[in-house]
Amino acid sequence: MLEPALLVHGALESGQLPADISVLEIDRVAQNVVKSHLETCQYTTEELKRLAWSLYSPEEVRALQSKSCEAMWQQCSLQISNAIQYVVEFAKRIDGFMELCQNDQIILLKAGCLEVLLLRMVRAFNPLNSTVLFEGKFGSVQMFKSLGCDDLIGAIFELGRTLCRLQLSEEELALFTAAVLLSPDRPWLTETKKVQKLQDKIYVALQHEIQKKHAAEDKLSKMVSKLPLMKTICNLHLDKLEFFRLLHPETAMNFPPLYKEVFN
Ligand code: CLR
Repeated sequence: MLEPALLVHGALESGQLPADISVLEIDRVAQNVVKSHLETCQYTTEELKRLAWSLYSPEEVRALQSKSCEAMWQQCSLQISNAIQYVVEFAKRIDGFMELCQNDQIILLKAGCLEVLLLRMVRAFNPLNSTVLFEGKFGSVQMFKSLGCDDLIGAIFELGRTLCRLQLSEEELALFTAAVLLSPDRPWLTETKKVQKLQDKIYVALQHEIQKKHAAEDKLSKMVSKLPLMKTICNLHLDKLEFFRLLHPETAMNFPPLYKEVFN
């Protein structure tokens, strides 16, 4: 899996940086990634705190539940598509990303943007009542009943809960999402080494950031341990989408272009 090389090799166990990376460079990487994240995270923390109080009423939930499967899929794909635009903007602002060949940029975004979205969800997830932000208000799993994807939705909410338990700071989330995006093990990459180098630096910066408050190995490995569940969710989403396309080809044809492009 996406095991960071630096963790595996124990290069950082002593809190030292690898010989070829300077503290200055790591700070620069961290600053760039955190800034890019804050500029593209769609909602500020303050906004989300305020919104956490606006819950869907039981009537509104019933209205969503009685929608047709097609209408609800359309609504969800639109929200996801909007959120993906911000992830694309995030990627573009990460130093080094635009210097990759266009082919690799597209591969990394296609393979990673749902994972980044799922990680970003932690900001828009309220673990106190297991609700998530959807079209401006918070609601629970029941809200998505009409999609007919209880297993997928269940897994997404489960991930939300476990990610919240990690209590990630914005800096940690920024660096972790950047590291996930710059995964060198995505199939069909041409400049694997270049991507690996970028990811290594980001993981060092993440390690460095975590160390300010925690035992870094411990928290970083907990974060990395959530990646398999994310992969499972991504595959489940693709399965559901494929099945939906078979049942409702006309609706699927009218999904937002960006959603289709990323998941086709
Ligand atoms: C994730 C964090 C982003 C903002 C955002 C936008 C759309 C949200 C998403 C977050 C979380 C997951 C979400 C999604 C819309 C639909 C989806 C609530 C908050 C749910 C789980 C339904 C998935 C349906 C499948 C058919 C894919 O910054």
